[in-house]
Amino acid sequence: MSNGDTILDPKINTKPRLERPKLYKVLLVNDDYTPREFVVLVLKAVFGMAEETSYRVMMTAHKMGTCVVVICARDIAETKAKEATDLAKEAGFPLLFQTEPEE
Ligand code: TYC
Repeated sequence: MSNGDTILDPKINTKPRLERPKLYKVLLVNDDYTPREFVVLVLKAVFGMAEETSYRVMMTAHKMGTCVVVICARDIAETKAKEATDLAKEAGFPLLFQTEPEE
């Protein structure tokens, strides 16, 4: 401190703050072939959504083209999007979930 040495500037001495990792959106994409009930089923099974929320999200994508399902860390978003898209593929439907960084 005051032993003759240079007094350290507390601003310089503080640890640099780490940037918060970017969040990712999982988007539900509309198509003309996947049955509405199947979309609702996938939203419930993969994203743990309640029936009413699933129906509302499905109808939003149906009318608007896409709908945000969830916003979370990149690895979780990518895993969930793949799981949901694969489930539809196995059932023979082209249902697609995409991920994109928030803003
Ligand atoms: N548009 C589909 C239909 O009319 C239903 C649907 C809704 C499909 C949302 C995909 O993300 C979707 N059968």
